[in-house]
This record gives sequence, structure tokens and C-alpha cells, in this order.
Amino acid sequence: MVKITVLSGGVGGARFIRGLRHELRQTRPDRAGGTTESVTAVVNTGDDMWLASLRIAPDLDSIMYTLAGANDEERGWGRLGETERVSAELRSYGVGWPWFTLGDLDLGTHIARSHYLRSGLSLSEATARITARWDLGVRLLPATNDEVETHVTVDDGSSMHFQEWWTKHRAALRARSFVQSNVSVSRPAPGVLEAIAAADVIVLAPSNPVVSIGTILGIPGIRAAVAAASAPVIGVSPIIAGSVVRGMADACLEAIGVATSAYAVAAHYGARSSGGLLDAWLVDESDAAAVPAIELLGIRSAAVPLWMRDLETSATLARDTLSLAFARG
Ligand code: FO1
Repeated sequence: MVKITVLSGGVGGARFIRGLRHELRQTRPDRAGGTTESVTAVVNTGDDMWLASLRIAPDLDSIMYTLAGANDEERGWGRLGETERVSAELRSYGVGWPWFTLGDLDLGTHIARSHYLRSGLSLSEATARITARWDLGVRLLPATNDEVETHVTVDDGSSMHFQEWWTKHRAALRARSFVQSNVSVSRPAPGVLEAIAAADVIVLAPSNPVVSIGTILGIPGIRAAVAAASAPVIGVSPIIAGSVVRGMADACLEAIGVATSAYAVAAHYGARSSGGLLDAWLVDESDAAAVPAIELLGIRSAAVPLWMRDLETSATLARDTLSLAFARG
């Protein structure tokens, strides 16, 4: 059995993982219509927060809903066929954030998660209970069970929760820095280090390199585990032809002084052979000219179609990722 561990944020990572699941079901099917292989997603929890006394976990929910086929594909977050009756009531009571909509179906998830947490379960255990409702075919692990929330310090020196910067201000306030609260005392969630050590391939999904992948790697122990893993480590560029695919990763990259390019993000993660993480890095065909320079960094690279327009293109990208990962340079 091939074991694949994917470090992932929300939307881009969710689409990649859905494509990977489809590819494995097609090429390595089991008798039940699933796959003989095993995929574990180690998911960013830095976007998480308490809102209206409920624990919101956007990246875990994006991946869960996408794999369940219950996601709002256009909006990129939340549930298909969502209604907002309760959130209108919450707004009337001044509860929650008016700029952060908690849909009725989505609230079901947040209430269930908060119920499990209030009953003494960890986020991992709550996630296992919630995802068991659907046959996702992928194991979702939060990167940590500790509350490690990303806060953004903006130019005027004030700081706010990532979600306020992202959804209220649309990342328009120039970010000076991102810090995760309590990260120094946080620990990888159960199963995370094992999933990295036991993997036959480790993928850095096309997620935000700063606040998603960066936050996962910032949990003490995770970066070192990836660097020490026996599996090849391959990343998929979240930047195509100098711009972000979606979201506002460019605003985040600027804050850490990394250019918004496929090459710069590869250099940011670094080649494993020189103390970084990457053995290989996939770029879009439009960035083919960057391949030689990336290979000069000591990172094997290839240019393939990165746009995940639908299930087939996502599955093709997953196939390209696995073949580059296993190609011995
Ligand atoms: N994003 C928005 O732009 N506006 C919202 O009102 C909003 C609500 C929301 C509720 C639950 C949830 O899980 C995600 C939500 N998001 C919303 C998206 C969220 O900010 C992003 O999914 C990630 O945190 C960034 O990757």
C-alpha cells in the first residue's frame, strides 16, 4: 500500500486532495470502489477561532466538505445549498462578526465540533467523529490539537486575528508579520509525526505558503520530521505566472519578503539537500522557464498544467505529482 501524506490548507489543498483521491481510485482501485492506497491530510488550524462560542476550523471544513461533495465550489468555502437564517438572527443580537457568515448547515458542523470539544474530546477526536459522517476516503488530521491561531500585525502596528484581516479587510491592510499564538508550546496532533515518518511520499499542497503550509511547519517537530522523512518531499506551486491562483497569498508572501513567483516559493521552502524541505517542485507550464533555475537550487522540477478546473485536471495534477516524486533525479 502506498502511503501519501499531504500538508494542506483550505481551498487549493482541498481540490488537490480530491484530485489525488480520484486518481488513486482510478489507478489503484480496491473492490469497494475506493483505493488500496492511504492518504492522510495534515491540515492547518491557524485560521481557526472561537466565534459565537463555537469553534470554527475553516481549513478542516473546506477539505471535509470538498471531499464529501458538499462544498460551495464557487464561493470556495462553506456548504452547497447554504441558507443564512440563523446568521441573520445572530447579527440582530450582535453575536459573532457581521462580516463572517456562519451558514445554517455550516453551523451544524461548528455546533457538533464545539459539542465534542466541550465534552472533553480533542480536536483530532472531534474531527474523527465529524468526518465519519461521510466516507471521505482520506484521513484528516489537524496539525495540532492546541489552539494556535494566526494573528496579523498590520502597518499601523495593530494586530488582529487572521480571519478579521482576511474576511473583513480582504488582506488590504499591509501585513507586517504573522504570528501563531502559543505555537512554541504546541505539539503535533496524534498521528501527525507518524504519518510523516511512514509516508512513501509527502506533498506540500498548493496552499498559502505562509499562513497554511508555514503554520503547519511551525508546529514544533513538524518541520524537522518532514526534513528527516525517508519519503520524497514534493511541493506544488500555489503561484502561477507570477500571481496567486486564489486567495491572497501574495499579500502574505510580501510580508515575509518572498516574491510572488513559483521560483521564489520553491527557494523559500528550500532544497532538502541544503537544509530545506523540497526534493521536487511542480510549476505550471507558464512557468517552464523557471525549471532550470529551480533545479540549480537542488530541487527537481517539472512544468505541468497546475490549474485544477475540475476533477479530471486535479487528478492529472495528482498523477504528475506522484510521478515527479518517484522519479529519481
Ligand atoms: N470567507 C469570507 O470571505 N467571508 C465569510 O463570511 C467567510 C465565512 C466562513 C465561515 C466558515 C468557514 O469555515 C470559512 C469562512 N470563510 C469566509 C472562508 C475563510 O476565511 C477561509 O476559508 C480560510 O480561513 C482562508 O483560507
